[in-house]
Amino acid sequence: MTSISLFKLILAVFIFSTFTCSPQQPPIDKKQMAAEVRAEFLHSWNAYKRYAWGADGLRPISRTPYQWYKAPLHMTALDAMDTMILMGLKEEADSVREFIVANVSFDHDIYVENFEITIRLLGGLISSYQMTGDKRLLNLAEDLGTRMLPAFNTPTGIPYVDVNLRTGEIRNPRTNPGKVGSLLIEFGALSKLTGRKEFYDIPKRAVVEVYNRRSAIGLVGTWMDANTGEWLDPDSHLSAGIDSYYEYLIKCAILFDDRDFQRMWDSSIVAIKTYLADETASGLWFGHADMNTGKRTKTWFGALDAFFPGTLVLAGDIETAARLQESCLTMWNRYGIEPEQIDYVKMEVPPEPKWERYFLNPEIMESTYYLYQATGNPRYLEMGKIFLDSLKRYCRLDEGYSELKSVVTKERSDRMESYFLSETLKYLYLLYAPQETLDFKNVIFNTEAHPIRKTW
Ligand code: DMJ
Repeated sequence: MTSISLFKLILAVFIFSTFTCSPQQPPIDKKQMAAEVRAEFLHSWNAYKRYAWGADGLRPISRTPYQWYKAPLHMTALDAMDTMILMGLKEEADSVREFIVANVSFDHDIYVENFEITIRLLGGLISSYQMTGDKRLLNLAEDLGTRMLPAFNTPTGIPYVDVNLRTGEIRNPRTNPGKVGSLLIEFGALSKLTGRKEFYDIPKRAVVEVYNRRSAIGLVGTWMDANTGEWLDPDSHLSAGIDSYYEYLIKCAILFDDRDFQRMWDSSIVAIKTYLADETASGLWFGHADMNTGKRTKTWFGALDAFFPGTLVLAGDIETAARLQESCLTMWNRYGIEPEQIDYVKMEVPPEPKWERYFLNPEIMESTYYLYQATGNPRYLEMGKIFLDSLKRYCRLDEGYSELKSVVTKERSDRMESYFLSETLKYLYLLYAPQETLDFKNVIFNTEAHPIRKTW
C-alpha cells in the first residue's frame, strides 16, 4: 500500500468514526434493553406496592405514600395499568384491574384538577378498556367524564381548573392553554365510545375559544382568565402551561379526522417557527417570545419542551424534529440529566433553584420513540440507552426512583409521580420492544402516554 492510499484509508476511517453515532459502542441489543426497562418498571412498581399501595403515589426516600386529595383516586395504579399490559405483565395487570373495579369510586366531595385527572385517570381508563375490552373500565370512565363536565360551565366555555366530583361546583378560573387544550383526546374518545356527543363538543369548543384568542401574530400566552378570556401573561413558548395545547391540535386532527384541528395546527406551527424557533451556535431551539410583539424574551428550553420533536414527527416534519432532538440531547448531556429549564445560549440552568429540578419527566424519551418509529435510525436506540443509564445512575434507589432537587448537585427529592410508570418507562420500553407490541401507526397517545385506538 502506498503512503497516499494509507493516508486515504486512515482519513476514511476517521470520517466514518466521526459521523456515526458512537463508533466505540456495540450495536444496541433491543431485546436486552427491553428486558432491562421492564425490570426497572417492576422495581418501581413493587416499591409502590410495598409502601404506598392504594395511594396516589410513593415517596421513595421516606418509603411513605402520598395522596393528592383527601379521598384516594388510586392514581398510580390507574396510570400504570396499560404499561403492564404492554409489557406483557398479564397477571399483574389483571389483578390491578380487578382491584380498580372493586375499589375506585369517583363519588367524593373533593375538588380535583380537571386537566390532571383527565390525562392520568380518564386517559388510563380508556386505553386499558380498549386493550382489555373490560366494559367496567369504560363505565368508570363515563362516570368520571360526567362528573368533570361541569368544569366547562363558564361564561366563555373555557373550563375552570378545579371541579368537585360530587357536587359539580367549580373553582379557580386562572388557567392556561395546556390545561384547556389537553382534554379532547380523552373526552373525544369517550364521546365516540359512549355515543354521547357533548363529551366531544364541549371540550372542543374550549380549545377553539383559546385559539380564537391568539394574538395578531398567531401566538398564545401562558395564563388566562376563564371568565373573561383575557390573557394574564403574554409569555409564549412550548413549555409548561402551553406544551400539550399544541400537541393536542395535531393529535386531535389525526385521531378524529377533525379539519378544524388541522387548520388550527397549520396556522400555529407557522407562528411557532417564525417567533419561537431560535438558530444558535449550539443548534436549533425553541425559546420564549412575547405573544403580541414576537420579541424574544428568554432563551430558555426545558424538560417539558422536549415533547416537541415527537409532535413534529406526527405533523410530518422529521427534519426539524431530528434537529431539535439533537438539542434535547445536548440539554440532557450538559449535566448528565436534563433540568427543568436551561438557558440554551449560556448552556446553564437559569439562576433559581427551581429550574435545576428533574421530575422524572418522560418527554425526551417520548420524542426518541417517535423518531425511531419514523426513521429506524439506531441513533435513537443509543439515545434511549443514555437516558436509561442516567436515570439508573442518578434517580434509582433500593426501592423505586426519586426525582432530583438539582441536576447540578444530584440532590434527590422524595417523590415518584405516577407518570414515571405510565410514561417514562413506557416510552423507553416501547423504543426497544418488538414492533408488534403496539401498532404505532394506529394509535394516538394522550399526553400521559395512554395510547388511544381509533375504533370509530
Ligand atoms: C405528565 O403528566 C404529562 O406528560 C404532562 O403533559 C406534563 N407533565 C407530566 C410529565 O412531565
